[in-house]
This record gives sequence, structure tokens and C-alpha cells, in this order.
Amino acid sequence: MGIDSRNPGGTIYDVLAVAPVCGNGGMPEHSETCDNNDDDPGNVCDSQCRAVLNPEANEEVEPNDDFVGANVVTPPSGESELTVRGNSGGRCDFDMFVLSVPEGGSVQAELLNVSGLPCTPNIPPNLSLRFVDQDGITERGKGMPNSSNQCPSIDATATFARDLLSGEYYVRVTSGEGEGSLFSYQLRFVVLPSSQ
Ligand SMILES: [Ca+2]
Ligand SMILES: [Ca+2]
Ligand SMILES: [Ca+2]
Repeated sequence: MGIDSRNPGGTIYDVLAVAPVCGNGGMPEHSETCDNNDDDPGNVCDSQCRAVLNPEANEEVEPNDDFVGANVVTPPSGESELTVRGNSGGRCDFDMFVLSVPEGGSVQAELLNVSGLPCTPNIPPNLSLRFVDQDGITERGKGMPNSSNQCPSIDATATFARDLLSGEYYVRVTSGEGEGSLFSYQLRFVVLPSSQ
């Protein structure tokens, strides 16, 4: 841990160390997106205190800025797709989503405008879409615009997003800060089984 003082010469800080406990009575602590301590199968908080997104609750839930608090993308049973909604922009807004991938499976992710349509060139200059490995940190690859959508997409031809080992992988959206960085989006996920 490092603390960088705003003041020349430094100053004295108090540091509070917190060990969050998931399931301690409905109190979200640092790094927990939710904590409703509830076994109700309809709830939208998983056993790791991460918000669960599904067709009935598809709006991103902040804080989701790192892999610990990533929103869990949960397509309906027997289906492979889910489209979520989010807002990006401002200092430190990273939007992390986590997907469960079967052995040999693949991930597609397509960033769209707020209406769910392909983006025009009028998008934040630093808009990015990254595919992140199971450790939640290592970038496996980046989404790119294509001929029909100026927003970045990760598609089935991306070698970094196919033939995966089973486990949880992450997709991260950022658009930086400053003028023109605010961006409301839809993000369509497809998790495909092994093609073997
Ligand atoms: Ca808690
Ligand atoms: Ca956000
Ligand atoms: Ca965020």
C-alpha cells in the first residue's frame, strides 16, 4: 500500500484497515457491491457479494470498478446471451463484468450505443473494451471497431477470447475522463460452448 500526499513535505494520515465480510447482515463494505445476506433465489446478490445481472435486472450496479466487485453476467437458463446497460465516464470509472465460461468455450462482447444500436463515430475518444483473464488483472486482448460499429467489439474471430479454460473471465469498459467522455451504453454478451 502506498499513500501519496497532496501536500509538499507530506502530512499525517490515519489509515483504517477493513476486512469485508460477505453475508454480515446486509451491510455492503468496501469492495462489496451488495450484501443482502439473503438466500432468496430471486435476489440479485451472489455469494461473493457481487451484483447479478439478468434480463430482469440488466442495469450495471456500482461500484464495479475492479474484479472483486464485477457485475455477474447471467444469461437466462439454457441461453447464451445477455445485454446489459451501463454508464461510463469520469475519474476512476471502470465497469467490470464477469462471465462464467465452460471448458473450451468462447466469449463475444459487443459495445453498442444507449439505444442498443451500432455506434457512430461520435463516441468518447478513449472508449475501450478489454477482455481480462481469470486473475481479474491480466489483459488477454482488446476489442476493436469494425465496419458496422465504431464502438469496440470482441468477436468470435479473436483468438484471445476462444478455446478458453473453464472459469470466470472479465470484460472491462472505460471511457476516460474529461470533456466528451460520458457514455451511456448497452453491452451484448454471448458465451458460447466449446466448438469441438
Ligand atoms: Ca458485508
Ligand atoms: Ca459505470
Ligand atoms: Ca464502474
